[in-house]
Amino acid sequence: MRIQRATLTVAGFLTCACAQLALEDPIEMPPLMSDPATPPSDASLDAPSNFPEEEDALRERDAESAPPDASLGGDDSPDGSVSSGLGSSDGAGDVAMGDVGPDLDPLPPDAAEPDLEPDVARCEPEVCNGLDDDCDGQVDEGAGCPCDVVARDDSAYLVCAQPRSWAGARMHCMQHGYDLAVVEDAGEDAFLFNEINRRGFHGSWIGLNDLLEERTWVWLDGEPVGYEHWDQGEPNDGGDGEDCGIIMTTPRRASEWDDRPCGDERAYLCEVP
Ligand SMILES: [Ca+2]
Ligand SMILES: [Ca+2]
Ligand SMILES: [Ca+2]
Ligand SMILES: [Ca+2]
Repeated sequence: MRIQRATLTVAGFLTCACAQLALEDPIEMPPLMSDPATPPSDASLDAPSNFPEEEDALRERDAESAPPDASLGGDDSPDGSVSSGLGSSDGAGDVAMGDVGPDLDPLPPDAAEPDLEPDVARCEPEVCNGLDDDCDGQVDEGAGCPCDVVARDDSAYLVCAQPRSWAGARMHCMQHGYDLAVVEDAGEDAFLFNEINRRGFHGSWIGLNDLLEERTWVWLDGEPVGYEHWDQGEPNDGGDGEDCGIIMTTPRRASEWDDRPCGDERAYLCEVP
């Protein structure tokens, strides 16, 4: 009996040793299995679908026991154990991918189609509104505008002979999709002077004014004045006050700017804002 018992003890010891060796091999494997170069193992792919309830339970337990920051802190990643890896990271990854995928896919095909039809429908007969309604590259040509329509580069202008106050002129411009002209450089300045001079206009309103703050000249409602072409001694706020700007056609002062009383009725220049 002692021999048999000893034999059993040795055999049992060997069995346990072999079992430990057998257990140690798969435990050391996960670092190799997590290598992206190796094909995914069956266990990592099948485990979530074969044990969805366990996975849900683990996910709930993780959510209840630890705050989100702790699970992201890396307690699971260093030991690389199979159970913790499947329960936390894979489960969370599936949920995140499932939320993002379906929302992104349908957008491009749906967004591309509706834009095409309105582009074609936008071309309509030309009316006086500061827009190229008929899509031929010219703004308000033959549109029946109350003033002459002239174009320069990408801008369109109304050259208006009917005398109005500065405010009345501005309102008339805006009723047709324009505003009083903003003169940004010497080229535009010379172009506009020529348009009023060759028509025999006297000095004509542009969008220049210091109505809000005396001596602070701006374009329209506030754009600061960059390019300037004031006549010598101007702006002088002469007489009872002069807060609105004109391009002059007076000989020896032609093409230069002057400030004049805003209530004067003058010809004017509108521009598409
Ligand atoms: Ca138009
Ligand atoms: Ca047009
Ligand atoms: Ca301009
Ligand atoms: Ca003046």
